[in-house]
Amino acid sequence: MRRIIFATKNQGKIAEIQEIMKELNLEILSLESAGIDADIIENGSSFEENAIIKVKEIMKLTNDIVMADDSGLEIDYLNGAPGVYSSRFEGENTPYDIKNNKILSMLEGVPDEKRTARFVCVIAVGFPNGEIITTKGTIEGRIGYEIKGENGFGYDPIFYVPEYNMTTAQMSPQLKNQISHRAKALNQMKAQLRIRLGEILE
Ligand code: ITT
Repeated sequence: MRRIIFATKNQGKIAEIQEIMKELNLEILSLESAGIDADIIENGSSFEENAIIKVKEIMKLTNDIVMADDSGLEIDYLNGAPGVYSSRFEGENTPYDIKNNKILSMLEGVPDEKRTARFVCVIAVGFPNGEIITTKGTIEGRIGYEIKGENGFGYDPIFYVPEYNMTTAQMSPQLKNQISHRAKALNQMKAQLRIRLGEILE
């Protein structure tokens, strides 16, 4: 089976990506399970730049195909923050109930129509020949008024999706993995991989 090294330390992302990619005949390995230890400095100014930085750093350490995800939450009322700083917002190791409550307090008194936000995900894949391709997905929603739901990770408990009348943390993993920013970016990437790797994947 063809291997892909997935350049992330985020367990929430790995679980979602393995689920979304499962019908392809690919073994998706986390950095840990591939025995790779790397401290990547994500100093790009866009999701695309950071996804490519992650892929390039890991490509230096392996000849396998490398995949990375750079993602985040853009809140319109905060001019797109936390954006590329989503995981560093209020400190990288700060628990998400504190980060989420901080965002709720920054939006206190802000009416519904100004609470618009989106999750953005860029997936980058680097091939052993040096070529790197990216795909992007978004999901539109609103910042809720309280923390709701136990599923997912990160900012899911405050990301309310009006069409489903629930936060992405209240969704089943199956539903989130059908409609999320990550699902959209990965589905486009699956199509690209099918073109490039063809029958190996079926
Ligand atoms: P890696 O760089 O190791 O992949 P990371 O968590 O630092 O892990 P990012 O720099 O891409 O990854 O930051 C993404 C952050 O955006 C993530 O930590 C969450 O806070 C938020 N985020 C992204 N996708 C999300 C989702 O589906 N649900 C909730 N929060 C999400």
